[in-house]
Amino acid sequence: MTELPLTLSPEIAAARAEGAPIVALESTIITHGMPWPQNVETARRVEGDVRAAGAVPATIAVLNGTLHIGLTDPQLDTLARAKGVAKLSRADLAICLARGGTGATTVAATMIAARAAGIAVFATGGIGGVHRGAERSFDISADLQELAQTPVTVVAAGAKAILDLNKTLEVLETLGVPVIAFGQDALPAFWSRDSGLAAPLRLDTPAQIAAAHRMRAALGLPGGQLVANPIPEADEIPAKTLAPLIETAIEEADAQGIAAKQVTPFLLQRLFQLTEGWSLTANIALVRNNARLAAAIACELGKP
Ligand code: PSU
Ligand code: MN
Repeated sequence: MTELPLTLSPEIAAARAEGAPIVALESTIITHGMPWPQNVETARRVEGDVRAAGAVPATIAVLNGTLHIGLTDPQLDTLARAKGVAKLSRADLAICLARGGTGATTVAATMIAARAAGIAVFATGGIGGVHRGAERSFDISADLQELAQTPVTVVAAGAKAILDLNKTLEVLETLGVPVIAFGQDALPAFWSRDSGLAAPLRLDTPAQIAAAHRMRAALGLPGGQLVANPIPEADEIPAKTLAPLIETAIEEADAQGIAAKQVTPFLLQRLFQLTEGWSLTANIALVRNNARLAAAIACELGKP
């Protein structure tokens, strides 16, 4: 049988040997979600936030045919500067590894890798979901299916506001994925705290989220949970400010025929320009906030 080419960084190998809490971090946000040099600066800060909260960060990527759990600083820097890196989702991961390729992992692929490495908690910015106009384009992120089948607790600031959040919630409900707002009733909308939609579930402490994670395992349920953590108040962009800019960006994407994997990176990049950088500042703040919560959950899961 083919063995999975998986490498733990020295820090993650030590953490695993000690049974220390670990938080998985994705790499598509670095290569496709943020421009250089803010991408690598953010990746380093997020790792620092996880450490400060008492857990060990494991940034995940495929480098030359090996699935890396935890990147060294030079590896992180190289990935962040590289152009044209592949964006790997569930469909792409095995082929990239088999070919000896290099690629960044999305939420779906990072969940697969985290599970393979025995990591239960993962922090990102926002998951992919059902795009607006999906009734025509059929564009629904593989992240949703992954949440239904891979037992990892994913901390995100909700789904990105560029999506159809109502349809995203409906699909998650159909797939049996718990969508848990942290500390509030409303579903957060990535750059804004309130999407105007109620979240299906609410929990108020990391300990409760860890207990729910354990209980799903006790039930033998295959999937994970989505924790929707609102962006800190001081950093949020009011939904009203963003709404017309999101419309503009989506119209441009349609007019230019942007499709498939390019849609999300295109929209994030256009919003960065249309908000004159504000969307990126907010994105950085929300990822760091998610990293802190994920670390607290991982610490709770580590308790006997
Ligand atoms: N969170 C961010 N920025 C990002 C992403 C998440 O703050 O760029 C990435 C994740 O890797 C997620 C992907 O899986 O966006 C969604 O892509 P798609 O819509 O093509 O599934
Ligand atoms: Mn898509």
